[in-house]
Order: sequence, then structure tokens, then C-alpha cells
Amino acid sequence: MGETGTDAPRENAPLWRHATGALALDRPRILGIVNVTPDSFSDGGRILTLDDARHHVERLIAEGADAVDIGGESTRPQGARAVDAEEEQRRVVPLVQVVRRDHPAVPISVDTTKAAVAYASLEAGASIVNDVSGFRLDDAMARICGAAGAGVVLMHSRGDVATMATYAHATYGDDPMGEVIAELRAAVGGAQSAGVAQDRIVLDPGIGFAKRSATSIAMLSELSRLVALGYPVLVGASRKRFIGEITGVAEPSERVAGTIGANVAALERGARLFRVHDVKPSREALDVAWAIMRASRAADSGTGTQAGAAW
Ligand code: HH2
Repeated sequence: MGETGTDAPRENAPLWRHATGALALDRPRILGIVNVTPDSFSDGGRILTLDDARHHVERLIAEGADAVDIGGESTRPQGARAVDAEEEQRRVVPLVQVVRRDHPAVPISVDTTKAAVAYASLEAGASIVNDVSGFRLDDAMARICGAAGAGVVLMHSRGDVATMATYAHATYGDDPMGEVIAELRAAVGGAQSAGVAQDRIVLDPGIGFAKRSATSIAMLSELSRLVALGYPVLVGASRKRFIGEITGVAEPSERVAGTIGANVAALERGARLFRVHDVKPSREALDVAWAIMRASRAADSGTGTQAGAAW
């Protein structure tokens, strides 16, 4: 799967280093979502036991996930219920242990805003900490990730866990991407001064987090501005509300085609990491789009012209 040892990277491809190895970003990489929560917006309550979770992980990996992203606390738009660190650890850590044992080469990301959960997960073999607060909500997070050499996803959001996926803080001036970039730059500065190395950091514009649909669309359309900062970019558009508003598909689990549209547009603008629920169709779509992008690049270099996208 995604480990460099088993999957030789192209020369000069950026590497995302993390606590158990490195992921070569020489092609689109997929993080398959594992929500071990009773209340997630699109798939909450579907994984109730450790065995359910194991089977779900098996399926994501078989379908082509490069890593899995395990979350034990929902941020659902209709007001998430905050979970204490003990309960979140009880949901997440046993699964991290099992996946690490069954799939030693697969990077495990843990979706948490709490340093205690991150610490216990990294001890149990996790590779990456995906913090939807961009290290805003727990002062100890950056230090713990730095000390463990974890890969980190710094996602843009505003507010706390209960409000970050609502519109309570969705107020922007005439350049929302400029504001998101400024806030993510501050997150990067904080992470680096607490000891997180530059080559561990991935940025995420936070689709749907403190953003109305028009702002989420602007994040994707102007994604190359975020890519230009020089950090790998991850996009989490999967099944989200803006897709429902564009397509009229009310049921989140039926927003697969819309998700793919968003992800292919993001790939063309320089995103290399995609957090998705539906791995198989996403894998196929991203691989086809990537093959076309690479062929255009080869054709452009043959004629001496510059390819437009940064890859
Ligand atoms: N979105 C969600 C959760 N975690 N992490 C990153 N890096 N980027 C995202 O866009 C992102 C994320 C929300 O989606 P989901 O996990 O499906 O729902 P819930 O928060 O209700 O569990």
C-alpha cells in the first residue's frame, strides 16, 4: 500500500513523513474514513463494535485506500455532542491497535482535537494526527505531535467542536481564501515552534467548517493559492452539504458522484490527499484524472511548454 518501502516513489516526489514512515505524494492518495461515532452526519452509528470497524477498515484498504482516518468524535453540522477524552480513547485506541497489528505498513491517521487522544493513539501505533481545529483547541497538541514525529493535518476551522461545522463563525470579507491562508499560516507557525517538522505538515482548507456553500466552493476553486504555500494539501469534501445543495441530493451517502467532481477539481488545482467515505469510486476517478494530467505534462514538456498545475 502507501508505504515508501513497498511502493517506490518517483524521483523528486514530495514525501509526507509521519510517525511510522512516509507517504510519497507522487500520485493522489486516499484516506479512507472510519467514523467510530454514534452521531456522524453521513454514517454515524453504522460501526458499533470493534469487529464492525475492523471489517470496514479491511474493505477500505481492499478498495485502494492509502491510509485510514479513524475518528471518535463527530463535528456534525446539526450541533455535535462533545465527547470526553476517555470516551473518545475508548472508541479509537483499540481499533488503532488492531489495524496496526493487521496492517503494519498502512499509515493510521487519528481524527481528534484532543492531545490525550492523540498521545494514546500515537503510543498505540498511529502515524498521523488529523486535527480539525488546526491545533487551536488543545495547547498540548503541537508538542505531543512534534515529540512523536507524527504527520499532522492542520485543517482550517473556527469555533469549538460544537459550532465549527455550523455557520456561527462563517463571516468573511471579500477574500475568504486569503483569511483561511492567514489562519493556517498561524497554525503552521505554532506547530513548528512546538517542534513539528516542516515535512510532517499537511494543510486542509476545511470544506464546510465555518463555511457556507459558496465559501466551500471558493476554497476549491482557489485551492492553488493554498497549494502555493508549499505544503501538501488534503481535501475533505466527501458527501458534504455543499454537494447536496448543488446537486439536490439530500441523502449524504448518495453524494458519491458529486464528491468525485469536487475531488477531481481539487486534484487539478494541486491537492494530493483526499479524505473520502467511498474509496472504490474515488480511487478509480482520481487515478484516471491523474493519468490524464500526467500525459498532458509529458506532452507539454515534449513541446517545451509549461504545465499549468503544480505537481
Ligand atoms: N471533515 C470531517 C471530519 N474530519 N478532517 C479533515 N482533515 N478534513 C475534513 O474536511 C474533515 C475532517 C467531517 O466529516 P465526517 O467525518 O464524515 O463527519 P463527522 O464529523 O460528523 O464525523
